[in-house]
Amino acid sequence: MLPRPITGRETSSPMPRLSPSLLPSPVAASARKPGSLALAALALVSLFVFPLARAFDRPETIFKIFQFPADKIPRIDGEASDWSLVPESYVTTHEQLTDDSSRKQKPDAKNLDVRVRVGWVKGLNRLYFLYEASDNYWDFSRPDLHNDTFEIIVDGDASGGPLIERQHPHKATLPAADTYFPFHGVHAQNYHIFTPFVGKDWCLAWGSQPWIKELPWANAAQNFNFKPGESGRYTLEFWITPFDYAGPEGPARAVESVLRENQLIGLGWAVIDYDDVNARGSSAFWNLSSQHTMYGNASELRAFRLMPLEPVFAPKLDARWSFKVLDDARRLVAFQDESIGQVTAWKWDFGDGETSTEQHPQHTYKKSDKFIVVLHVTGPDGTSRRAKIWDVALR
Ligand SMILES: [Ca+2]
Ligand SMILES: [Ca+2]
Ligand SMILES: [Ca+2]
Repeated sequence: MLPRPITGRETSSPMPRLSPSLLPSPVAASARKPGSLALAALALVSLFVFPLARAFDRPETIFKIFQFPADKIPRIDGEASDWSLVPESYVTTHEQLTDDSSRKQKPDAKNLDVRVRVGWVKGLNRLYFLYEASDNYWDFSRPDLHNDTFEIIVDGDASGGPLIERQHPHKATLPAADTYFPFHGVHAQNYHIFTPFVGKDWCLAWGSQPWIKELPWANAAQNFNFKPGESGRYTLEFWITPFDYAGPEGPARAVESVLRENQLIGLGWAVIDYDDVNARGSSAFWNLSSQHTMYGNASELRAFRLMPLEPVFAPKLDARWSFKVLDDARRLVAFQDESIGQVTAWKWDFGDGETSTEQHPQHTYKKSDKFIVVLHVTGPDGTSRRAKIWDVALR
């Protein structure tokens, strides 16, 4: 989606409610002097440089999502030892949450102590979570929403904007069902996860697509040994699949959010602490966002980055590549180097006797066949080879 000119943005209704002090400075300057062409041009440039900056709550802080190596993906069993490789810099605690209920309590580990880690695996459109909490009163005997809850909201393509029927832009005009079924949870998703879940589903996937909380789109396991009303430690391990489109008709037309390394996504959560089974409501709403309504508006989520592998897990040098047939009739193929590590020299063997030393060559094959293509890369850490057998096949 192309950024719109800045002059139209100051009054448009779906704008994230960021204070001017949080805007990148050239944008704020332009908003003060809308007549200045030079500043407006500068602001447009800044929109291309920071195209996502306005779609998040306090975007100056970017949280990190840990990349698990493919041979260290967590097992969803409620046992946390497979997360010990995640560095402390990826942990978010209750100290970063604000109680935005009417009580406005200060974080207190005796009342609620929370640690959250988020992970991903390159090539899988899944977000993994480890949720560890200690609570002075675990409230989970009732069959309804009155249950200690970890509420998460995910906007996998950082599109921002409202996601629940209550915030539908046309709710004054549309029949109620039309603000719910094609809209609620469709482009960004909200999960009320019950901590613990006993005698009920692990979560409410809040919207018209309850299928997203089941395999193969989600999985969860927990571990605890307290009874309702007791204090204790709780561990929850789960993964979800973010969707750009998750409609009420089921998964056949759904579009998963494709997760890419270094991409920013919108993510937020709140811990809804119920500390009295007989109380009417909760005792606190511990929010990672400064906006209470983040549960229904993806523009109020926090920015999270899908991190590359930590250096200790990254191979020093590994030849990798992909290809695309640009023109079937001319047998023209584009090759893309995707090697990991520092590379100073490339050598491609196209499998038809021809070679190239370009990084990203194109090659025209003279006859129909299936080829063995090999990339050799060289760098300060040595050499690496990657062959693909018969993947390159031409008519
Ligand atoms: Ca585990
Ligand atoms: Ca509590
Ligand atoms: Ca509680």
